[in-house]
Amino acid sequence: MIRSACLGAVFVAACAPAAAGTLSAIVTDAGGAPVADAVIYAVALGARPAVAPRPAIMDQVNKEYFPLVVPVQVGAAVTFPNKDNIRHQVYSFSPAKVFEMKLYAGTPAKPVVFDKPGAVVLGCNIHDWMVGYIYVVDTPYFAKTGKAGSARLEALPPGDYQVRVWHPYMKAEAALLTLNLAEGATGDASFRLELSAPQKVPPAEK
Ligand SMILES: [Cu+2]
Repeated sequence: MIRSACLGAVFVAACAPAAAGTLSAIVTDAGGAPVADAVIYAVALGARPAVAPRPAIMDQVNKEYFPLVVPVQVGAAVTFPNKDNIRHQVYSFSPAKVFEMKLYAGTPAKPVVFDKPGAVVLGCNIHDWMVGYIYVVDTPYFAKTGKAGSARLEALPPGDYQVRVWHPYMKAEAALLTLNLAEGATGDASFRLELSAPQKVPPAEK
């Protein structure tokens, strides 16, 4: 049940009558160790408030994508600044976004808009080991775990959510959980993931 008094409000922040809730999530691996770079996202099962996607940045630093994972909402524009003094060439063959940027230095004027949900694996034609991930979710409510394996989703209107997790190295889809978030409440979610080793290991000499 959605109990929000202001369904259809354009921005959640403007939705004053229903106090926003919070979701605290923890992700661990099969051995119980905290997992960083996991994307936690909550999809509203009832009416979805329209929240404009925020732009994001995926850097290229020291011939690596940084950070490893950038989660964005569907429709978000992502800029790919090159902080190195050599040129990079960003591409993806992932079904969620197939694109290729010309070899470039500095910050490209035009961002890339990610218009479909799913995992987008980034490569660089010049540096084979460079791998980064844009994870596109069809909800404004998402966060990424830090070193402690925890993430916090803020400003959730009360209601029912399906909470999911994604990680670039996970072996299988993790169980999702359904959460009912009361007005102003803090929900908890914990996920345990089976992870495989990173697919590409940067060479010692770059
Ligand atoms: Cu490169």
